[in-house]
Amino acid sequence: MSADRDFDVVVIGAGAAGLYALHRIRGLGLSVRVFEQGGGVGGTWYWNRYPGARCDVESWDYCYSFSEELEQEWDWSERYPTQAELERYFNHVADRFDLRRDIEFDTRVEQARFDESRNRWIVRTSTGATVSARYLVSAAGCLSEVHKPRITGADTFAGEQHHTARWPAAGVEVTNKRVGVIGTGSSGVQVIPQLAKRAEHVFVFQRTAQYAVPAHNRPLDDETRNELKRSFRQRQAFKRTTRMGMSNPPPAVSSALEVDEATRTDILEASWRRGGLAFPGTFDDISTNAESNRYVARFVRDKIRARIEAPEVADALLDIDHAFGARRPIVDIDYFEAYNRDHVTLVDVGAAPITEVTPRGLRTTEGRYDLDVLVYATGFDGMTGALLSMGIRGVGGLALRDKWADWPSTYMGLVASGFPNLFMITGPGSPAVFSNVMLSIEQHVEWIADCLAHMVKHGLNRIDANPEAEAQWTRRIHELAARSVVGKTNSWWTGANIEGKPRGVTMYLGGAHNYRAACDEIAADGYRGFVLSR
Ligand code: N01
Repeated sequence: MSADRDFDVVVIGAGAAGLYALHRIRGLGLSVRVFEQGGGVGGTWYWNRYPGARCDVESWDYCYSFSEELEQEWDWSERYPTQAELERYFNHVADRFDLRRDIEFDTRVEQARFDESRNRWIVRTSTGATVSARYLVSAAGCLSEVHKPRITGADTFAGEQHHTARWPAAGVEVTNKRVGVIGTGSSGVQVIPQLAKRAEHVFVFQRTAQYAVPAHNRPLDDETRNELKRSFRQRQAFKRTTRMGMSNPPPAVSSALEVDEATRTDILEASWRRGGLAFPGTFDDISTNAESNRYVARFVRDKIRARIEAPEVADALLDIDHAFGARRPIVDIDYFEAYNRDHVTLVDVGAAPITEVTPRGLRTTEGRYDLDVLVYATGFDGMTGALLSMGIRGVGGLALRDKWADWPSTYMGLVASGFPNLFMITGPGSPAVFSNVMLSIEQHVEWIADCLAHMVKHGLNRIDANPEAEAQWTRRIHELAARSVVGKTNSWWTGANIEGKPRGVTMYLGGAHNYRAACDEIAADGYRGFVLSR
């Protein structure tokens, strides 16, 4: 296959990771081309336009930190930024750093093959173009490949049906309509109260009950914004020393068991009042100590129960079969209160599963629900879905899909042996979305850019992982997961939502700060565990 154009680097995706990769790598004087399947920048925040979509990491943490000028000139309006505000932010970044001229929109990477004779990737896109690049950088995202379960009769539905992650930009009219929502993960929990504001009736099809922590969203006033800008450097430095890469204060005491009941309750109450993703870090040992976890889980259940008027609805919403934090924590705004409205009905499809979609609505083993609009809030093929949706082939024509058939082995979540010159931003084996993903993206992009600079400086053309180093790192991922409650139940965190996918937590759970230190040490040690050659 001959290439129409040659670049030093091809980047896949123009979300948060792709934009920064383009900026940083272009800064090395290398030629870069970005292919983006969407019509605009922002990735997750381009696609997830459903009502209520907003980030559950605070705006002052969910932003780039590489440019102090950018931080100083941008004003966040709320504690948690909405999809619209984030989309504006990423567009501002694209304009401010003049990124658009190197991005091809509405263009999907369909195939990428490593040409061993030239140490170059040959990349074919959905427009029919073929380009070559010395390096291929995947910024395709951890949660971008949509998961829509196959339900019998799905195509026969006569009303409108939409996945939350493919919500039409023009919106969906639900006023006076009967709406069904399948799924009560982070997306379902955000969209349900919003749909309930206008719909005639909302039926929520819940298969697994889940914990949620209140967001306590609020507008940001000038004083708060000024203080955030003043403390920029100090906060950035602090974030890099923490497990999750966020500027939440460290826990007051490390174990829930180290204090008496009254003190523990006071600490939990204060943390609950603060809300958000800091809550799962109220004590250091919530994810590793079963007894600590039980205290916290009981506290959360009691708090949720107090928000729901009908005891039988509370029972169904709180019929939770896993430890607190075993699934990705959910942050909610007015979610449980939605069930206090007469026109919102919880349907327990764990007890009575969905059997089919019909032209008129949805059937379960126990009932029939007539619907005008059906919403799939059914999530994503996380961590590996996007990478595997492209036909990536490495040395000897090996397909990434085959290499990863049993487990997505990587070295440091950055590279996979047998796929030279392919870098992954927040790939499996890195902290990825088990951390403030914006900071993790920056850390990966900076590490990759430094590595590329090293390659250029030393006249090197090829970098691969040593298979033994990769195997050791994979064992480390498994060891850390074995010690944690994280993933001790089925969810996208363990790949359990996708048929045939290997089961287990693929993210590095040892803390973003430790991971950063390990990556830095490896580079300082002459790229230990990598094989670099001409
Ligand atoms: O997806 P999910 P999501 N029949 O996989 C249900 C990030 N995010 O889009 O639990 C019936 O969590 C499924 O049921 P079950 C965040 O990292 C962040 O909500 O498998 N139900 C579950 O209830 C998050 O974790 C933000 O039994 C079916 C739901 O669909 C991740 O994205 C906002 C079903 C899927 O939940 C994914 O969240 C949104 C079936 N056949 C997302 N198939 C914020 O920043 C699936 N389900 C706030």
